[in-house]
Amino acid sequence: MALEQTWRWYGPNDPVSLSDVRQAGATGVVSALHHIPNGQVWTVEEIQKRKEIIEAAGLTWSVVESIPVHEDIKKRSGNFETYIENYKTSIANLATCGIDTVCYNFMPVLDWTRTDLDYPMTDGSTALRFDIVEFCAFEVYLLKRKNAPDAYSADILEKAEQWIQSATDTQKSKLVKNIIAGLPGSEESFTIEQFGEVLATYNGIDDQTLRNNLYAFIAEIGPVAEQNKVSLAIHPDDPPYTILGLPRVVSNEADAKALLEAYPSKYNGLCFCTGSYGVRADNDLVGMIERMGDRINFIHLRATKRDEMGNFHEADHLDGDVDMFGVMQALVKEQEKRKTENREDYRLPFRPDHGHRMLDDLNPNKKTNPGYTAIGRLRGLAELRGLELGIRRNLGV
Ligand code: DNO
Repeated sequence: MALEQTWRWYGPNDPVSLSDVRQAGATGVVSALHHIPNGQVWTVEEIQKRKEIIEAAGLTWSVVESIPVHEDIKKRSGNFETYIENYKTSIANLATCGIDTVCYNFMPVLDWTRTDLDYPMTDGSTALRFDIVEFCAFEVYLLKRKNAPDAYSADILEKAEQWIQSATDTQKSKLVKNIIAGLPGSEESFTIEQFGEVLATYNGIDDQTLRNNLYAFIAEIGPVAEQNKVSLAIHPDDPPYTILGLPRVVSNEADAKALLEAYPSKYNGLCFCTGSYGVRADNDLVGMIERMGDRINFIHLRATKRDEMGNFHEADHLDGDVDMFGVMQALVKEQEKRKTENREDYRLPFRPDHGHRMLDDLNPNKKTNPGYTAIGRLRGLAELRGLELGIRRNLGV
């Protein structure tokens, strides 16, 4: 049996249909109830409605990505107690409907962050990119965050100044929009004024505080996940280092290990995102799977290509800095191990994460979600499926 092949679907408004998903060869769907406001309960009725749509297309709802974690929970302020209770109820309601895996993240304010959503690749397709100079220009000159310059080297600050001097208004507003208007799956979007205010609400919350708040959250939802046999999967920070002066607590192996130890249950697990962890050269991805594989509950497979300055773009799935062969081989071995241990949770859902905008998806009149085009992901899934098959034949499993 292969790893479960899944596909993120944003619901009935997603320009990629469930019939497209089937044709891509995925069997599982990764979806969320984006219409329910952050912090509110997902009722059995609403969950069931989405589930029926997915099943009518001949697919299963494999993973929830994500139940968003309200900012109050991250800060343990305001109505955090109510939001945690609601989170628990949503987990229990999902279990009632037979859905057993929930992905979430604990990144303050912004979910994932990129500066360029159409970075040209040499083959004519476009990719998502994080450019450190442009990000610095945004923070220092457009957002005007007070301590922002302290976070950069003199060289980057100088290049950022040059960028801002030569950029047109359109380029500047595009940069702002790319960063704060909300990439697909983010539950929040901001104007630049609101953004500055929201960032300020994290003043005084350092890494240790956010870490404690995460562990306190897990200590509360963990038992509910266990009772209901729902596997939690925390997504790492993207990018996996501090940005905007915000605390960051899920960026490397030590962070992941500490979280797993804070609540030692297989239901408290990881979303192993090779694209996010892979941006750091000090994250040994294959070793991480070998050491923490028994706690991986969901997988995102993509490869990034980084440079010395800290820039990265999303490369083809089998290209870039991620050793996808090694990663896939370690995952296949983990799955085989689970089978010999008679673990029920051996299906190990993975999805091709992001993909280039290519072929017909480059048509400017076609609506596509950045990173979540049909064709780029179709290519990614096909390559990953072939890689897995080759590895299995080679290992004889
Ligand atoms: C980006 C996604 C993230 C992810 C969340 C999980 O493409 O991987 O938005 O869904 O961080 O909570």
